[in-house]
Amino acid sequence: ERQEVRPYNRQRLLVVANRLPVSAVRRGEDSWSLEISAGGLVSALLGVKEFEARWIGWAGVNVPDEVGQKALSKALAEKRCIPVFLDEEIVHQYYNGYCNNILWPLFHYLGLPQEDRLATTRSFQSQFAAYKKANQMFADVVNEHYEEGDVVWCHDYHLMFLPKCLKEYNSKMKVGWFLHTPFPSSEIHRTLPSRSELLRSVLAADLVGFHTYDYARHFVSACTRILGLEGTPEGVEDQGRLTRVAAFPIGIDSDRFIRALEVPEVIQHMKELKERFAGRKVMLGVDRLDMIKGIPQKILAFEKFLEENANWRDKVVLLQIAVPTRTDVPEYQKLTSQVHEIVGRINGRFGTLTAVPIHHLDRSLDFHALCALYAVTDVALVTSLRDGMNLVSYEFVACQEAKKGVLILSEFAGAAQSLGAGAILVNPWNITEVAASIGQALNMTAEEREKRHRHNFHHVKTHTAQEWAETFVSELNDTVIEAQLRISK
Ligand code: ADQ
Repeated sequence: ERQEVRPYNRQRLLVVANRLPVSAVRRGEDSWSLEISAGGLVSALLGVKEFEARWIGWAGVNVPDEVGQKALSKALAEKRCIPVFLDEEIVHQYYNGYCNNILWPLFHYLGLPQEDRLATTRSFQSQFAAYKKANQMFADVVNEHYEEGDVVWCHDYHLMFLPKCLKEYNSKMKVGWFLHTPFPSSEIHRTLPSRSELLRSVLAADLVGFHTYDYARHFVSACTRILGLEGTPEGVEDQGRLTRVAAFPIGIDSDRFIRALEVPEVIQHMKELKERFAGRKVMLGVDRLDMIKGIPQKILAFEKFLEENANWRDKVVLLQIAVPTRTDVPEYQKLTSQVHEIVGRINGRFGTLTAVPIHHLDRSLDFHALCALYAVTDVALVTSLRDGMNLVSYEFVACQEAKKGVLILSEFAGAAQSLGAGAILVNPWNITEVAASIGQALNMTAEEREKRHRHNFHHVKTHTAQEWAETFVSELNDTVIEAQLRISK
């Protein structure tokens, strides 16, 4: 009966992620203003036409009072968003603590924080308890809004405990979980005190997805080595129940970038940039200011290049755009000052009265400014120490049809598997190698640039975010149907 009142009778997709795709600002006791943040996930899911998507997540603000909560829920409902309210203490312990201080660095091979290795397990345990509690709060909201037949898609390392909580509510719920970061080697995952509990709860999902086959393989071997379960070509089996594990490499909405290059504002912006940097080659880095992005390593490699190639010193400029994130975490503050110090030193060393070799901006750019910058760039530098996929490399390629610039790409980004044939792949830890690749990129013939660009552009154009989301969701549906068939046989 319920299905009949739904528009077009589409199946509902409940997308559960830590953050809702909106930012909320309180205007009064019961009034809120909302702004949709156009991230990759949002545009990916806008493109999933067969499903009617709802979002469930934290709105990123603390709303302690009921009046405020009610008003926010109402405003969000118009955007098909459902809030999970987390108080400040939970956010501190779950989000800043367990998610960003433990899981994020560990999954990127940066290890566990030192103080947790020494006997101060209390903070680790209380953070893990808060993590589980927060995941349970997400599950409560999902369960409250769930209708039979809905597909539930959980996202990322914040919600590894969610599949288990959901299946405890309703074993028939179709639950998928996708990880946006790398899943590390089982030898790394083994060091996590809560290693088994997390694996078991992820395995409660019907389908588990990663960006690359390597991450999927790491996950399966963690399950076999740590839990003693059997890994099969399809996934992981536990007492006859199969959890499907597979790779679903994400993409971008490439047409959105390609179309933007025809917008007058973007064209004007490109013209200004070209005038500003006339006679110099433009190199570009766009990253969240995070240790996984290898920003200091990138800048040091650029310094080495300038050191060894005096003839290039006034002919090349590096624009590094770094959006600050997680600014209340001390390690991120340390990274910011470290980057500032290196940039200052290099500009002091190689700058002249009229020009500096590095322009470093601590902020995000709006979409149009970003597209213009991608389009005028000669060489993009993506030197992540580890990165689940890295969409900046895809966005750059999408904007390079005219220029056919070169992408220097870390072999430790998931994107190396898809854009490796067109990019110059580097080990970001090897400053000498990265410096040499800058020379190679700047001196590359037009013919070779064209050949490399063709390969990457074709990939970016044909592997879109929409396709990614559609594939995951239909695979989740199929997995559940197959499992039911297997049981009924
Ligand atoms: P991120 O670590 O955030 O994502 P990435 O995939 O590169 O990394 O996406 C960043 C997004 O933010 C891009 O769309 C980019 O345009 C935008 N951005 C970054 N810096 C910006 C700036 N200064 N100004 C404006 N916009 C900026 C996580 C994982 C990745 C994975 C994605 C998607 O860490 O490995 O590819 O999720 O799964």
